[in-house]
Amino acid sequence: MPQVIEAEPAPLSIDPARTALLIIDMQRDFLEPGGFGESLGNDVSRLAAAIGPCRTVLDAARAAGLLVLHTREGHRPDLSDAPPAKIARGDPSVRIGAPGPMGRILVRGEPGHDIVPELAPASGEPVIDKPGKGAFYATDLDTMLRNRGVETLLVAGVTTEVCIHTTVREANDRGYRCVVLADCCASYFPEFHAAGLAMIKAQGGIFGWVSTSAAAISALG
Ligand code: C5J
Repeated sequence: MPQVIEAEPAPLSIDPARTALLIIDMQRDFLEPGGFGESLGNDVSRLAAAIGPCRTVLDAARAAGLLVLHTREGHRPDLSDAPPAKIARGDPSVRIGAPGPMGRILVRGEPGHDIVPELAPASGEPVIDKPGKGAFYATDLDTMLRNRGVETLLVAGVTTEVCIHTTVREANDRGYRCVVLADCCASYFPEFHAAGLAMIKAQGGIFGWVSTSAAAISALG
């Protein structure tokens, strides 16, 4: 049965049977010291605030029977899917593929590539490994969503202006309605988080809607 989710720029009617929760890159590499995020000079503690709200929405989505999908940014151990231009950025001693306290940085199979324990995928929840910032690039996410008849995405994760933005733009161009849950997202730069959300909902919702964990839980309940 359709439900209304409070959102900006306007409330949105969602059909839970055609809605999925997409949790983007809540990985140790971005949220914990010693990973990719810190290697780029960021204060990773800034992302921790999103874990609790993500968990509450994850619990509600599971209880409501929503499709839940998780993504992880990372590369093959031989780095054959990592563009040289991506690897070359930053300090050479802590670049993608370099050893760190959580294993090789941003490499699949390493401890740092794991999703944080609070948001660990449950059995049966698809985990999409993506080499880029957008979750649609070089993945089968679009196929999975279309096969399940998904039309609306509740979007959570990190970081707001990078992988959330890229993914929401990709999704919007593919015809999905994206509702970004503001408190379930975070950035190393609070001003980018605020601006990123403002851009999504401006101009009548130019490429999506912005809502909150509480509003999503209320709509799913
Ligand atoms: C970044 C991401 N920030 N998941 N990745 O490099 O946003």
